[in-house]
Order: sequence, then structure tokens, then C-alpha cells
Amino acid sequence: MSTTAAPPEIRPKDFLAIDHLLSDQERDIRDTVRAFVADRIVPHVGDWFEAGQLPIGELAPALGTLGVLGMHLTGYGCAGVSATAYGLACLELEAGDSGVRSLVSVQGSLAMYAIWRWGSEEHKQEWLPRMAAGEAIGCFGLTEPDAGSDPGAMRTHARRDGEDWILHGQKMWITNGSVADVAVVWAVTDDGVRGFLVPKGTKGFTTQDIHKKLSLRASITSELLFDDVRLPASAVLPEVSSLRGPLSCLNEARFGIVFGAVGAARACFEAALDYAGERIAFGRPIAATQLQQLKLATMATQVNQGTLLALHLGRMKDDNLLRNEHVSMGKLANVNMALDVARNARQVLGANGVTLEYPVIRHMNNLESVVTYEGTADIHALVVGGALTGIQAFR
Ligand code: TGC
Ligand code: FAD
Repeated sequence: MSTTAAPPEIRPKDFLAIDHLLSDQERDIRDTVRAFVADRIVPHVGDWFEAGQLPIGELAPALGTLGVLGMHLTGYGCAGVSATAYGLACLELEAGDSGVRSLVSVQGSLAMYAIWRWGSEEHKQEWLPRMAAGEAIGCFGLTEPDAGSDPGAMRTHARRDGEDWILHGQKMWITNGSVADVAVVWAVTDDGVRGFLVPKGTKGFTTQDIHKKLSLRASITSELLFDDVRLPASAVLPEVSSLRGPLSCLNEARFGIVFGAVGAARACFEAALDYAGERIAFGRPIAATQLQQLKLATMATQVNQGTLLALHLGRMKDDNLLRNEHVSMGKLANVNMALDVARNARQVLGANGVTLEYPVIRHMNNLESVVTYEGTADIHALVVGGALTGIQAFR
């Protein structure tokens, strides 16, 4: 239907009026998380990044009170919101910092989801309410020093000893590893790949933090070591015995990253837009130059496209139409997009673009982890390529 009324003014930070596509509840959740990030994350995160720390002890209960830990799960103290609303929360958290979104992803989409989807009723009762409240932290151990993209090559194994299990091996690059109250650990057994819940302090289970990272510094990353750890029969997740177990959890976390990457890109674009309006060179704002306008227009287009893609995948997930190949396309596209935006934005900021006084280089460095974890860009390209051609090219 045509109308003579003029469309609303352009809003530079919501160029395509994507806000209009959200429901009232989605907007409320988005605004609440955005306010939390502005208040609790943005003022401190540059310092956390510089120090290589994240105050999980304070942050996790605050995120629990905010309601974002396992927010897309139902029951056991979880909010049970839509996938799209969960995605929007990830977007806002990652506009603060990828490390904070990682904390929420690993807790809700990896550790809690593994228990919620594949655990026993006792596992769910024991862990999920406390994890949703941020009173207990979880981590997810899949990657090993010699098995990253190819988790099927894992060496960590578990064997039966009477009723018990004996777990032996090593996991590497594990977010929240040393602070987790419970580790969800995937291991090869005679029955296939099984998941085990290993509480902190279990005899033979130790952790060591990975230092000298130049990316995702506001996040704890650890190595997990299992030296013939004896676990009761009840430690195993009963409902899955194949790689499908961990890979199903990755789908959930990757979905959050499809949105999260847009948040990082948006923060970089907005920093560049503001800076370009204020920075004077050759007697005028750099925003008045054609070259910077091209960069700003390109970034705005990319952020808007990425947001629309994320929203589309969110609606597909809510309508139960989303396949893991769709998630792969989303992660591939949006993380590459965010890296591109971050690199362009950094240049707009000139020398100020290399300091932690501005968010851009922090996001840019973080995104180097985001493009690698949860399946590298290459792996997601191969998943999409396999779906397009019917030819699996991993091996
Ligand atoms: P393949 O033989 O294809 O499959 C084995 C079994 O898994 C099933 N499957 C899936 N199920 C659910 N979701 C998916 N995305 C699935 N992909 C495969 C498949 O149907 C089969 O099931 P079944 O019942 O027949 O046994 O497996 P493959 O060994 O050829 O590997 C496929 C590949 C390469 C795509 C997969 O291994 C992969 O995704 N590799 C990347 C590894 C990865 O992403 N690691 C992430 C570790 S966690 C992390 O990085 C956390 S970062 C912190 C944060 O998120 O903030
Ligand atoms: P590799 O698999 O060794 O890949 C190296 C290169 O080879 C990549 O460019 C890759 O794309 C390419 N490559 C591999 N196979 C192919 C192929 N078939 N064809 C073409 N190219 C290929 N893991 C967890 O389990 N839990 C966590 O909580 C966790 N948190 C992380 C946090 C951080 C900060 C980081 C950096 C990583 C984390 N990871 C975690 C690990 C992450 O999932 C792996 O790093 C990732 O899956 C890639 O594995 P890799 O590093 O061993 O690289």
C-alpha cells in the first residue's frame, strides 16, 4: 500500500531502521543488556584487557541476575527466551567485549546446553539452577593440543574400571578452564565419544592458565590436565555417545557468535563515525573527506547486512528451520565482516586507533580469536562448500 507520508529520518547508527523489525520483548531485552554493558563493562574492559584479567567472581552473578546465562534454555532457572532474543543479548555483550560474550556463550551454550541436552535429570538439578544464577561456572573441553579443527582426532580417553570411569588426557585453549566449578569434558571411550562432568578439585584434575595472549585478553583461557582421574558412573552424560554431542553444543554457541560479531563490528563502526566527525585534519573534519566517507559507508553497509543476516537466522531458529550449515554460513560471513569493519575503523582513528583508549583495536584483536574458535573460517567455508556441492572436502 502506498502512502504520501514521508519515511522517518535516517538514523546513522540504525541506518536501515532494523529496530523496527524487533518485537517489544526483543527490544526490551536488547535495551536491558545494552544498559548493563554501558554501565558494568565498557568503563572497565580496557583495563581488564590490558591486565589480561576478567573479574568473573563479580561478573558471573551479575550476568546471572541480568538473566543471560542459559537464557535460551527452558526450566531449571533458565529464562526460556527466543533464539533471536538470545542472539540480541550476545550482540550487545560483544559490543562490550568478545571476552564477555565468550563467558556467556561458554556458560550457556556450551556447558549448560551440554547438561540440558545430554545430561541426566540429576545432572540438570545439580548444576543448571546454580549455573543460570552465575553461582557456578562451567567450561567445555573439546580441543586438544593436537586436535582442534578435527576433534575426532582427540586422544583424551576414558575406560571403565568396575562401575567407575578413569579419564586420562589433556584439553587445550579452554575458556574459563581454571575458574570453572565443573568441566564438561569430551573423551573417546569404547562406546564412542562421551561427555563427562568433572567437578573442580577432583583428584588428578589440574589446570594451567595460558598467558601471553594478544587477543581475548579479558577472558581466562586454560589447559586442563586429567591424570587417571577416577569418576563415578554418574559422571557421564547418558544421552549421547558420538561427536554429535559436542558438535550440537557448538551449533548453539556459533549461533550466538553470528550475532555477537555484529556487536563488535557495530562498536568499531560507531567509534569510527564519532571520531571522523570530531577529528580535524587539513582544516576540516576527516568525515568531510571522500575517502573516509567511503570507509564509513562501507562499514555501515556491512554492519546492517550482518545484522539482517543474524536476525534472519534467529527467525529461522525460532521457526525450527535452522540447520548447522546455515549457522556455518552466518559465522563465516559475520566474523569476516566484523574483522573487515574493525580493520577499516582502526585506520579511521589514525594513531588513536592503536590505543586501548578507544575500543577498536581491542575488538580487532579479539576477533582474531573469534574467527578461529568455534570452528575456523576455513572449517565453516568447508561446511558450506560441502552443502553446496555434496562433496565433503575436509579429508
Ligand atoms: P562428522 O563425521 O561430520 O560428524 C560426526 C557426528 O556429528 C554429527 N554432526 C553434527 N551434529 C550437530 N551439529 C553439527 N554441527 C554437526 N556436525 C556433524 C554428525 O551427524 C555425526 O553424527 P553421528 O550421530 O552420525 O555420529 O564429523 P567430522 O569428524 O567429519 O567433523 C566435522 C567438522 C570438521 C565440521 C567438525 O568436527 C567441526 O565442526 N570442527 C571444528 C571444531 C570446533 O569448532 N571446535 C570448537 C571447540 S569449542 C570452542 O571453540 C569454544 S570457544 C569459546 C566461545 O565460544 O566463546
Ligand atoms: P588447527 O585445527 O590446527 O588449524 C590450523 C589452520 O589449519 C587453521 O587455519 C585451519 O582453518 C586450517 N585447517 C584445518 N583443517 C583444515 C582443512 N581440512 N582444510 C583446510 N584448512 C584446514 N576449544 C574448546 O574446546 N573450548 C573452549 O572453551 C575454547 N576456547 C578458546 C578460546 C580461545 C581464546 C581460543 C583462541 C581458542 C579456544 N578453543 C576452545 C579452541 C578452538 O576451538 C580451536 O583453536 C579451533 O577449533 C581451531 O583449532 P586449532 O587451533 O587446533 O587449529
